[in-house]
Amino acid sequence: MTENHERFLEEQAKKIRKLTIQMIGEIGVGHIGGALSLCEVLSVLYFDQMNVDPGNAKMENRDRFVLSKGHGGPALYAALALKGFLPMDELMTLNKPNTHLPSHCDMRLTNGIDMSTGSLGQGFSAATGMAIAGKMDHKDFYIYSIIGDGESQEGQIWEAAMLAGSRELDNFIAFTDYNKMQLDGYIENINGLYPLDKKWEAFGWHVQTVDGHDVRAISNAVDNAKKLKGKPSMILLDTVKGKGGYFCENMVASHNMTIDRETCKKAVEMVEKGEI
Ligand SMILES: Cc1ncc(C[n+]2csc(CCOP(=O)(O)OP(=O)(O)O)c2C)c(N)n1
Ligand SMILES: [Mg+2]
Repeated sequence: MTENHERFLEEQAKKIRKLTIQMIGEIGVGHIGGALSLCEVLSVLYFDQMNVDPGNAKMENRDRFVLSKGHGGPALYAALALKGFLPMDELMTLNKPNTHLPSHCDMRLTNGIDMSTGSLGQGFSAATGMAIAGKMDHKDFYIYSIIGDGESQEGQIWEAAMLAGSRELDNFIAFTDYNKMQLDGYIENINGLYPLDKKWEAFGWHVQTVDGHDVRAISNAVDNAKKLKGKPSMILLDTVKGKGGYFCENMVASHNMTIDRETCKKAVEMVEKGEI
């Protein structure tokens, strides 16, 4: 990857972060923590790796993306708008009456959303099914999905993991947003995942662990995953919940919090100036 492209991906991540804070700030409350930990991976997916066309959102051979942790919707909407799937001014309608942008993803409402999500565990199963369908139809598109680390406590995740591993779904590239926190506390205090890499390997997956806020590292991991044959790929993203929000970074309370106008304004300025 050229230095220029890396800077571009970092800029896109910064824009996603700023917009996410503004959108949630506009309505005054939302799942800010789990959205802000996704900015870099979304930048890499939409501006580096995925074969999608905003002018032809249902293109048959497109790569598909399922945000299984559907409460991260605002960051995804920001990425979709920057890519051209949505008008930018629609972003500020997040979660308001009659919006096309509910806080959790809805494929019936939003251009560019491939699966409705929000009930943890289910999106990942749907993504597994899409990858199986791709294989059955001899298509060469990829299925991408992001799950949460708290979401990984769902039994349904491991049913799908077992199926994807046994079917050798090398068209399936998944990420875990490993931000160490779930709704009401630290993962390891509630229902620990350690050693998460070994668990995925045992289910037949190829596993990589990268800094989830390093666009180059994420992109390299996806390149590696694409080269690999005969196994689905799990990329464990070492992330920080609330990343880049001065009022919420690395705080359990960031899960679903209120943001007043002043805080929102200051947070956006700090992201713009690169102060956090
Ligand atoms: C089946 C199900 N149970 C509970 C919830 C409520 N819920 C929404 S987000 C969340 C925490 C998820 O934690 P994690 O996967 O770590 O996501 P993060 O908050 O870090 O983004 C919970 C329990 C849900 N959406 N679906
Ligand atoms: Mg988490």
